[in-house]
Amino acid sequence: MPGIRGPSDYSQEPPRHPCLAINSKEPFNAEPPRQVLVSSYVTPVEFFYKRNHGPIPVVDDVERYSISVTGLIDNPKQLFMKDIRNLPKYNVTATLQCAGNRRTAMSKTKTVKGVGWDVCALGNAVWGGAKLVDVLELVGIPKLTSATWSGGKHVEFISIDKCKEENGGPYKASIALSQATNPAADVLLAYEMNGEPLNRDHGYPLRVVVPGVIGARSVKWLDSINIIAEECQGFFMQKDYKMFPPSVNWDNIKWSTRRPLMDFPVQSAICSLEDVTIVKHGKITVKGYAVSGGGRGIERVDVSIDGGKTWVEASRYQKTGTPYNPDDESSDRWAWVIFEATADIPTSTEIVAKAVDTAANVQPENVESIWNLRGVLNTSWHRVQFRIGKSNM
Ligand SMILES: Nc1nc2c(c(=O)[nH]1)N[C@H]1C(S)=C(S)[C@@H](COP(=O)(O)O)O[C@H]1N2
Ligand SMILES: [Mo]
Repeated sequence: MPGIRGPSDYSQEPPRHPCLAINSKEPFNAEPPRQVLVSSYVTPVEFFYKRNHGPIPVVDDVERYSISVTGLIDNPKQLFMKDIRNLPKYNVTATLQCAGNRRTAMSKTKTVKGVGWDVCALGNAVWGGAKLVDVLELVGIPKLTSATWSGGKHVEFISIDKCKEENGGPYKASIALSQATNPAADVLLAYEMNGEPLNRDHGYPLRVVVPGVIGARSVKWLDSINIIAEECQGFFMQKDYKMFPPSVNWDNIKWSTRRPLMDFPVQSAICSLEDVTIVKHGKITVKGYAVSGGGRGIERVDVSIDGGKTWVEASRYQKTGTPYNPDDESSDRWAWVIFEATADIPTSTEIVAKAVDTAANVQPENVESIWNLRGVLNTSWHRVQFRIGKSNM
């Protein structure tokens, strides 16, 4: 594609913040420290987790950069940045979470395959760009209304990067056309993150953002959009990012028996404490994030300082100083909430958090029951160990 190149080596990687914990260098996969993650509601770009499957593409000339929209449509089109910018601009605050978030803890039960992540493979950003519904209207696909039905079709997003899982081909994924044409689903072609042009790591010059869905479907460095009859047959849709029961292993796995993961389930984690923190006697503040997929809000976050025997309810907020109410029009429905609880410490043990979403889904108690060989969707109760001691927490 003119204007943008997907290099085949790692000699042109962008600069990154030194505080990120690097889980894999090439491709670059890194997450911020826990404390940093919950120190703001909107995650600064430099602290936003980076999840890549190949070298970061290089943009030579953004004026020449374009995407093609093709497939099962009457009038395929090539769209330049100015065409995308001419469409109404939306700012959507949405949490992007990798399905592999908290994989490291799942691998303690039994080995899993994949990049090891602690609890910070997610971030909350204000994504600015055009709505996919408006882009699709340019090629004659109507917005979803009660009178339209987009059939079983899918919208495939193809990138420019080169991934070894695709044998050197580009990263790709798809979502249902019914979601893509639904204005309320807020699917974006984003050119801004937190009010600034996207940076290279996060998809410059243009990426897809599918709110409420696992990060893998939010394709970066968009090259083309393809309207197709069946869901995308790429590796990351068919041979990855699927969840299997605990009984499935690498000898008996049948990939085609499971659907690609889409909406993420209710999740929360404590970020004010590391795995073993020495705390002083007295009060302790437990702070973290809670988020659910599919546009579901967070109904409640429970915190326990005795390993789950007794619980207190945490306060929740999105905007500092204002209690969060999922029914409130001003709440960001695609975004996480930050929770906080203060408690007395009785004895030396374990602090636990679990969230409940507005559909009354609750995080599972144990990781064993949701263990899967790819280590995806570890949403088990988040537990941190602590010891009472003299040093500061
Ligand atoms: N082109 C492309 N898009 C991609 C990926 C990728 O490797 N290449 N990784 C996906 C995955 S698995 C996740 S979790 C998110 C991560 O987005 P981020 O790096 O902006 O945090 O991007 C998704 N989009
Ligand atoms: Mo991911």
